[in-house]
Amino acid sequence: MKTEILKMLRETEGYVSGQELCNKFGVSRTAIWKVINQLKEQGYVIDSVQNKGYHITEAPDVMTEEELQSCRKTKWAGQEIAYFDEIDSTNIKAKELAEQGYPNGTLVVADQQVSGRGRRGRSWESPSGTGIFMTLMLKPEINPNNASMLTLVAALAVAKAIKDVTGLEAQIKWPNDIVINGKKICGILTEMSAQFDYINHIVIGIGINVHNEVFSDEIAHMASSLLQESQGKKFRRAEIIEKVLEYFEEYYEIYLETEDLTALTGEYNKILVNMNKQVRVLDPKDEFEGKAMGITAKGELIVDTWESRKLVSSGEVSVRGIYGYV
Ligand code: BT5
Repeated sequence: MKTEILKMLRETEGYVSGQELCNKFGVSRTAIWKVINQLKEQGYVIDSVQNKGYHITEAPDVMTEEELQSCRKTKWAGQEIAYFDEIDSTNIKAKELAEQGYPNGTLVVADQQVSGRGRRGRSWESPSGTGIFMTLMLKPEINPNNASMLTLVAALAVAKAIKDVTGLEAQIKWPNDIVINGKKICGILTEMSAQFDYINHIVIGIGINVHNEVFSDEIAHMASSLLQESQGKKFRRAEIIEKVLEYFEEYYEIYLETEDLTALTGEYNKILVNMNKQVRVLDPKDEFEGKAMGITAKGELIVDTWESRKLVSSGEVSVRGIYGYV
């Protein structure tokens, strides 16, 4: 009922009368009043005027299930949401929920991760009150060989969402980073559980630095946040999450039509930070340099070396600029 009331308050321009709420939910005025008070305690600013009702004027920067559900516009992405103030890693939780039978599109969100993870055993700095730590769980009927492209679908969705909400020029650093002004503000970690040609589940973990003012010494030179890149603006995390889900749903459905990125490469290459730049490909088996020319429909990075054109598959590979991180 709390989510529904919040949704009604949000969707109504003026005041929602107490009586209207009572009728809709079939409860007493006192019950409605209690929910309104709980919302106020959580930081929502709600104006109550006698004979008129309730009107919401401000929402806190929280990512609770009620907050996210009350502004969700998607069909299936985030239909189930599990929120935690603190967790080990949202990817670990999403895998657990997948095994417990939670449906395709379940979203796990946390305010803080105590063992946030990157690729190949690396860690992800996830202090409380700073960022978005979220994992979208999917149970798709696709060929497991095509699953790594989902990192690129998610990257496109995140970059577009950040641009929409903040106006900042978010770009993609192939395959799994989002950068603004050459600094990393988001990382994506996709993990899959599959048997032969059948996928049990895929979890797409997304970490976005939103309010961070500082980073550890190890990453301070290459990491940034939306706050830093916007000279101190505070964006609402729930709004960013909502937009990411909306874009993801749209791009994922396009991806599913062909099980590749045929219809998305144009849009992707437009915001690829590596485009036409010299890059160093850090493949554990084969390190080399060349000029990045965009991605293929399979999500590979096209790299022209002085002797040949190479197609680099994502997965475990990273690329660096010749002079630094980008
Ligand atoms: C990534 O790995 O960039 C994937 C990060 C995914 C994090 C999300 S948060 C929600 C979900 N739950 C998880 O446990 N993980 C996912 P990789 O490309 O391996 O980059 C990791 C490297 O990024 C580290 O070794 C650091 O150098 C750097 N790094 C760590 N924390 C960072 C931060 N907050 N911002 C920017 N860079 C960071």
